[in-house]
Amino acid sequence: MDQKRRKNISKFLSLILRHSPETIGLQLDEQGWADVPELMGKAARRGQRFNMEELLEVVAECEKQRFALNEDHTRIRANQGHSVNVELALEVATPPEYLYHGTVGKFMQAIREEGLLKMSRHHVHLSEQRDTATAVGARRGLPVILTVHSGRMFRDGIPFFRSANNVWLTDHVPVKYIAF
Ligand code: HQG
Repeated sequence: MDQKRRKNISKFLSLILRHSPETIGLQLDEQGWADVPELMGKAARRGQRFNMEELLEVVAECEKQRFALNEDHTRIRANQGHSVNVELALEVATPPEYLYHGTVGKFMQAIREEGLLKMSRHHVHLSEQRDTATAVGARRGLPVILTVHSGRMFRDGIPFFRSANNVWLTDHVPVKYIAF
């Protein structure tokens, strides 16, 4: 499968498994899992056809490990990034002393006033690597990288979660923990 097709299927899966399963008449369970045969059938009926081999390749080759399959490959879910209400049962984890967030200039005034908000997702997303944050910010324009004092936040009692694909998640980053 070429990279373009892989990306196309990956984008489709992100849309369905994170944001709008109802567009193909699919329902996720409470933990965000979808039935694989049902997903493939309903996707095909809307013109988005892929076989099991292709699905496995998309999941395995995804550089950000966006999706998880269960052991017998009958169920799939997105590891993070949801806007639909799912309970991922994320574990509280101790973050490193600093984490990074990539954004763009036009949001900076609001961020200086109210800190980092989760906007339409379930959490604020933070990266361990500056490079990753740069790539996240660059999706929207010239990236601005913010350093978050995650160690200090954690010691102050603010919980952090780590997704299966190593994205750090928290509810809100108040201004006092951001180094601009
Ligand atoms: C900004 C992708 C105004 C925030 C990426 C960001 C990531 C504020 C945008 C993952 C704000 C939200 C998440 C405030 C934050 N006022 N704007 N107070 N606080 N913002 O897409 O972090 O490819 O929901 O800076 O790689 O950009 O989908 O979050 O620019 O890992 O797997 O509001 O999505 O991963 O945007 O990206 P998003 P994000 P996937």
